[in-house]
Amino acid sequence: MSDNAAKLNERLAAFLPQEASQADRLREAMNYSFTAGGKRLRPALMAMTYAAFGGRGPEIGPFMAAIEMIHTYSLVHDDLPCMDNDTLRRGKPTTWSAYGEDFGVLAGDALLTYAFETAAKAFGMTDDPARAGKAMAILARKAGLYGMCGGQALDVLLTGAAPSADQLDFIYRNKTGALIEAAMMIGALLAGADGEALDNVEKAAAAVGYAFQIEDDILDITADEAELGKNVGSDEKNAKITYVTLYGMAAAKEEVHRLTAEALERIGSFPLPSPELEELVAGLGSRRK
Ligand code: GRG
Repeated sequence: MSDNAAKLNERLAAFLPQEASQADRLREAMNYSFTAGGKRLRPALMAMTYAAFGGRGPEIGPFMAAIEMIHTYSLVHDDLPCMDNDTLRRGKPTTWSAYGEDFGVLAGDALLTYAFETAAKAFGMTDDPARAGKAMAILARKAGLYGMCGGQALDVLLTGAAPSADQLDFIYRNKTGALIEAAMMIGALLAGADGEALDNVEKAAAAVGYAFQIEDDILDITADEAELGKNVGSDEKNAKITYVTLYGMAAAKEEVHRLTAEALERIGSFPLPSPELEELVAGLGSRRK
């Protein structure tokens, strides 16, 4: 792990629940999935976008942890027997395999709730609480019915069927894209962006999210399970039609390339130069995990 990744992990871990209670098995299951390892893409995108808009304060910290908690809950629930029924995640047994299906459900629920408890800490760290309120609203919307859960719902409804191009588009934009949009928008918003600048951030993030999901589909077919740290062939096992099965591998790779270029062009118009952010986004299309 690089120094930067280790520092990011340390910063996020400081927000995990510490207080013991009679429900400690739940706290253990939450922390197990959160600390199992993960690329921390969403908090990294958030922090880098915050910096690219001139943000320097501490209030970004609780939001970085909150978005990773929400992302982690989505993976914990996505792996459940009633969803993808997967047993390997972030290089370890999935939460439900390690703690039982009941605690898989509970750990996801509690991570989602704790995310908002964590984000609320930002109100005490800023002299502009209205911005923290707007950030909280974006986080909630993009994680829920009109975001990640909505995308997952259509994905589940269409399992085994062939989605139209429009339906696949909806699934990708919401299931994966919405939380990445939230990450970058919250970073920009907490640093003071609004109006057209915030719209540009949302579009940049939408392109990143779409490319990221297509790459995820490619890796599900081409990657090695040990390298990826999660089950491969999951889409085929669950009879899921993906961008790759719908349009073919060559078209999928070409689209990742096109979307990455679009995202980089938009990032190029952020107020401050952000080589770190550009490097992160440019590398997503060639990642191996
Ligand atoms: C409420 C039962 C219930 C389920 C909800 C909302 C939801 C489950 C699932 C969300 C959909 C989902 C898991 C989308 C996949 C997005 C994606 C590509 C995840 C992989 O993200 P990475 O590669 O993972 O960033 P790491 O482990 O590196 O953080």
